[in-house]
Amino acid sequence: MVRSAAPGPVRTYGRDMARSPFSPAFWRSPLRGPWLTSVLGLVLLGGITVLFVTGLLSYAAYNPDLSPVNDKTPGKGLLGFYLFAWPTDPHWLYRLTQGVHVTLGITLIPVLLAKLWSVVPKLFTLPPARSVAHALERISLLLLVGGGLFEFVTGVLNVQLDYLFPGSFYPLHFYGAWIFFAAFAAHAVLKTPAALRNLRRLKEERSELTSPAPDAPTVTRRGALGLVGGGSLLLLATTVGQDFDGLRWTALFAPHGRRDPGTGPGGFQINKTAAYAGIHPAETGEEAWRLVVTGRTGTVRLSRAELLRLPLHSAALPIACVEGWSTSDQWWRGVRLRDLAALVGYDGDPPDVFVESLQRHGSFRRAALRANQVADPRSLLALFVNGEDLTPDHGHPARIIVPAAPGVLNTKWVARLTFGDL
Ligand SMILES: Nc1nc2c(c(=O)[nH]1)N[C@H]1C(S)=C(S)[C@@H](COP(=O)(O)O)O[C@H]1N2
Ligand SMILES: [Mo]
Repeated sequence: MVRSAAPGPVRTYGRDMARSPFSPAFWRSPLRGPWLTSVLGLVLLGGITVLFVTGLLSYAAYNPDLSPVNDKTPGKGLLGFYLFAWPTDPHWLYRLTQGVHVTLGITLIPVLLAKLWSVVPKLFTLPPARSVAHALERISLLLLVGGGLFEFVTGVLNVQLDYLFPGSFYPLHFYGAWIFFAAFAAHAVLKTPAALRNLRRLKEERSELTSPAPDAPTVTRRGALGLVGGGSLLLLATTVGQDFDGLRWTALFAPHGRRDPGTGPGGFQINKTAAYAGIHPAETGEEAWRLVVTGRTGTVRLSRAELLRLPLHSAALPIACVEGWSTSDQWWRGVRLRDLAALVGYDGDPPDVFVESLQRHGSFRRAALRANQVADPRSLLALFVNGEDLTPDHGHPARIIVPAAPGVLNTKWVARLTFGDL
């Protein structure tokens, strides 16, 4: 028998029993039952699948298999079996995938919490395990619930608390995703048929989720679902603005997205300011700054004036951050990366490049770009944005901008480019 206590009136339980969460009578909400759990579960089935896919794409977009500078996740060879060369088209690709990942993740929080609330009595089922199979099932549920909470919490903290786990966020969130999704997929296979059946039923059936001693309802099940949906819509409405000009002020939860970047050519979001990154004006001036380019034929040092005498090209490209915010297309102007590769001996197909910033500390001062990114004619060492010199906070005197790449690969305050074997 699945039920540890047959449903019945409250008086069949002693007062003390009903005070213990291990007694089914302790759980009084008349809302709990197969219908609510099934609706929430099916919403999560779709939503979490999208989160998993966009999350794996986000990881691939970092070129984690290119250089330990991009990512040091041990064992990713196994879990990263799917990694591929992230394309440069369409140029808004990462803006879309990461915008969906973060916005959908935040939107699903009320649904996740409601789903966990709807099944919480099962956490207290006694005896803890009736058989080996039951024990295994409960352990898998622990991975499911623990993994789900872990993924949502680390994701939100990373967005909100300014890279709380520098360097370790990717491995944590990435390992967590595989563990969580494995448990999630198993759970979905087991439960989806019953969930679909529950929704087709005209009348709610009793189940182990149903309170044997329900309080009088204060809201209908549909009303409760409406509250959860309303909470989700509210989060959606206060998050999605971080990806659209004109709506940015509505993005209450977007940490960098809301900081007013001012107006003018440099008037779009800034992640880390020059001051934060420890960039001194003395090292970026015409006298002091040189770009050091190394490749097959040796090393070339270029002042900004010399760079300006090379062929300059424009590209309209956004900044799209792992935190989920993005800008509309900005007009960048500068020297093509593939032209810089040609200066040091790569006339035909350019190789990968290792980019280093003037910045001395911090995770994002170095990045590796893949050959297909270097080859794209829109990939620039930008000197201008929107018709004027780069501002200090946007990377003056020179920064990388690559189509479809995550923000972290668009290194600011560039000092050195090394083409070839990384
Ligand atoms: N040197 C350096 N470059 C950097 C960063 C950094 O911290 N240091 N942050 C990166 C990140 S995470 C993003 S999203 C973009 C933001 O560019 P923006 O501030 O011009 O919008 O810059 C990237 N380039
Ligand atoms: Mo970023």
